[in-house]
Amino acid sequence: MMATSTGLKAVAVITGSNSSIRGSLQFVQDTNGITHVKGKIAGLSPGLHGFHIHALGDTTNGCNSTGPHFNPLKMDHGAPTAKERHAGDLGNIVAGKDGVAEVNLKDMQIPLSGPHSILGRAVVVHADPDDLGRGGHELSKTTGNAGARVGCGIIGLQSAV
Ligand SMILES: *[C@@H]1O[C@H](CO)[C@@H](O)[C@H](O)[C@H]1NC(C)=O
Ligand SMILES: [Cu+2]
Ligand SMILES: [Zn+2]
Repeated sequence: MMATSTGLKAVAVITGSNSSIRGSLQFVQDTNGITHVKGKIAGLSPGLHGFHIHALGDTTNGCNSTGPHFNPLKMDHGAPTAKERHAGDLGNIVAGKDGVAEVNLKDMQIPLSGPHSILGRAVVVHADPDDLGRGGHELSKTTGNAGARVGCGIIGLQSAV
């Protein structure tokens, strides 16, 4: 089925504790309820970085005050493709040798409207890879053991074109 845009768009401007971490991500929800996330984040170390929606849009203490992973269904942490996952679990993004991660993903559990909307929450990039709940670490089932929060941005409404 051809999905058209609902006209709902949002943007998150990513900043980090380290000032070289910068980026912007756009969120567009289609009429099937799927949100497309696209953009670039620069200034990362090469390799995998955990990438999530966290519950709060609060950056008074940097990315540390954005709360836990967005989890309205009270699930354990997991891979974006798993049945058992937080709504906010978007897996990993991959930075190249130049430190730039190109983000281009689609997800069913991060709508821009309704009771489980991600508007006003935060998108967070971590220092380390997300083990997708399978690492066997004590943090695997809550955070994917993805380490420090190196960048984040609040997801805010953007004007529809
Ligand atoms: C956030 O928490 C980490 C420890 O996980 C700490 O090293 C860092 O300084 C904190 N950042 C802020 C802005 O408080
Ligand atoms: Cu996270
Ligand atoms: Zn999670």
